[in-house]
This record gives sequence, structure tokens and C-alpha cells, in this order.
Amino acid sequence: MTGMIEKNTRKNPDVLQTEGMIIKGVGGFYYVECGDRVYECRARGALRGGGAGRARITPLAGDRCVISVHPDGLASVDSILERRNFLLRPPLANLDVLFIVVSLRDPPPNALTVDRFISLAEHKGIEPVIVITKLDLAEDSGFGEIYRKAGFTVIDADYTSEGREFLGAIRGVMKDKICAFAGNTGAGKSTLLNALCPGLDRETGETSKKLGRGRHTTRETELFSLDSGGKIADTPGFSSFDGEFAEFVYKDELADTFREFADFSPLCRFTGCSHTCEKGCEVLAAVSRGEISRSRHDSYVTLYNEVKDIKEWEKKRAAKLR
Ligand SMILES: Nc1nc2c(ncn2[C@@H]2O[C@H](COP(=O)(O)OP(=O)(O)O)[C@@H](O)[C@H]2O)c(=O)[nH]1
Ligand SMILES: [Mg+2]
Ligand SMILES: [Zn+2]
Repeated sequence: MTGMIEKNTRKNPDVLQTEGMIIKGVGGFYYVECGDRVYECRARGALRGGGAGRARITPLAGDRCVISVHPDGLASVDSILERRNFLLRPPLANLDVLFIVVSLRDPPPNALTVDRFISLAEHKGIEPVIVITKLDLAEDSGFGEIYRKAGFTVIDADYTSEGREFLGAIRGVMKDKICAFAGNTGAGKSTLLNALCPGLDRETGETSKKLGRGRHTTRETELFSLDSGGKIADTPGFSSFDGEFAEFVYKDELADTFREFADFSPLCRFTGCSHTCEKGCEVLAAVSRGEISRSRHDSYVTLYNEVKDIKEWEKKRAAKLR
């Protein structure tokens, strides 16, 4: 229940507590949306999460929280409610959908980049949705099909199509969800964002070049509301994981982030099969029969090799850094 001031705190009857969502954090302030109001709030001391350990946490855009509103209009964040998931880069909590934007040309599609995004999204319980752009510049010679076959929603963002029905399809997926766009620089994320919410008017390729902005413009992650329902994160830092990959899916969990393996992996001859080279591997058999795309399996093997030598102690150290 948001939007309404719900109850008085016992300590001070003039202080009202309510629940909302952080839509932006900047310079020690958090902007918390409660229904149709946004409160500028300070975080009150160290905040603790709602999870089992109630560890200290840094509030993120997307976090649900309880705030106190004082009679003089000042407001503060009291606590962060339990998160469904969170990402370090871009800093976002409770993401429902990750739109992976991939252009058929300029730049050409890179299956490994797409599969890396998908794997991380699946690992975090975020639904990956593939959006294909620049269909006016090149034929789709089967890229979208790889992902449709693997069980993903694939949306063709053809701006030349009559009525641009794909926008309706994307809005439909976004309804009541927290969403973000990922994809290589130049894939068409800002263009798509502008088409979905014209009021936002994000810089696209040409303008950002003209202004000489680099890749790492520091702007805070902010959630915008769509008129059609749902929230979209404007995340300048979410263009590509290459070279700045902050999070891994470890090898024991990796196969589970390739959803089309699920029909076959339980049938492998050996438990603990890595599905990379083993005799009696049913995933490999499905690849050779064409039931799993070779391109998807190639990405799996690449990601597996990246993480296979990470030791337990290194995992623990990485977990502490979070
Ligand atoms: N022809 C064509 N150009 C596009 C399409 N989508 C985006 N662009 C152009 O591609 C360039 C990069 O797009 P932009 O939205 O800035 O990509 P971003 O880096 O992912 O935000 C811009 O010049 C856009 O106008 C498309 O579907 N077709
Ligand atoms: Mg952009
Ligand atoms: Zn196997």
C-alpha cells in the first residue's frame, strides 16, 4: 500500500510513516515516491536491510523503503524493505525485466555479450527480453530465432513498421514492472527510450558525440515512470559488461542460467557434468542434434572457462566487496 500516509509512529504523533520506492539517490538524498508524491529524504544513519542478516545496506534506486515525514516537511528513510535482487552496476534493486537491445548492424550482434547479460539476469531472477534494432539496415539472418527457440521473448523494433506496434509490445511487458535496458553502445537504447517516453528526450548517438561526452558520464541511476505503467531505469553505465564486469555467475550455477539446457542436463551420465566436453553429456548431444543452438552453447563454454578457476576463497572475498 503506497501513496497514503499510513500510521503515526508511537514516539512522535506528528511524525508520519509511509512506504515508498526510491527512484533516485544523489548527494546523500534519496527521492522516494509514495503514490503520486515524491519526498526528498535523508538516510538516517546506517540503514539495515530487511533480509535475514539485516546487514548494513546502501539504498538503491528500486528499493522499497519506509520513510518518516516530519511536520516541517522534512523526511528521512528509516529502513529498506527486503530486496528481491540487486545489481552493482548499474546500481539497481528489485529489477523485474532486463531488455537486452541488440542491433543487426553498427554494431553487429554479439552473441556472447547478449548471453552474458541473459545469464546474469537469469541468475538474479530478472526476466531477459531481447529487442532487435536496425532491422531497416540489415536482414535478420537468424539471430532472433536463436533466442526465440531458446524460450525468450524477442521483440523486433522496426521503426519503419506501420503503427510501430512493437512499442505496444514493449509497454505491455513493462506494465507494473521495474525495467532496464542493456546492450552495446550504439545498439539503440536511448532511441528506444525516447520512443517509449518522448518526454524523456535522452541523448542519442550523434548528440552525445557532439557534446564530446565520454562513455563514463557520471549520472545517477534514476527510475522514470511510464504513462502506460511501469518504471524504467535510465542507466548510462549499463552499455556493456565487457571490461567492467562486476559480477560473475559461478560455474556451479552457470548451466542453470541457460534455460534451454534444463530439458537435457538432468539426463547427463555424470552428476556434476560441466556440459563442456564430457562423454554422455545430453546437453552436448542436444547441441549436435540442433536442439540447442551452437552459438548459445559456445557462449556457455566461454563463460564457463572464465569462471572455472575461481576458488572458494576468491568467491568469499568478492562477496565481501559487495
Ligand atoms: N537506421 C536505424 N538507426 C537506428 C535505429 N536505432 C537507433 N539508431 C541510430 O543508432 C545510433 C545509436 O543509437 P542510440 O540510441 O544512441 O544507441 P545507444 O548507445 O544504445 O543509446 C543513433 O544514431 C540512432 O539514431 C534503428 O532501428 N535503425
Ligand atoms: Mg545511449
Ligand atoms: Zn552434461
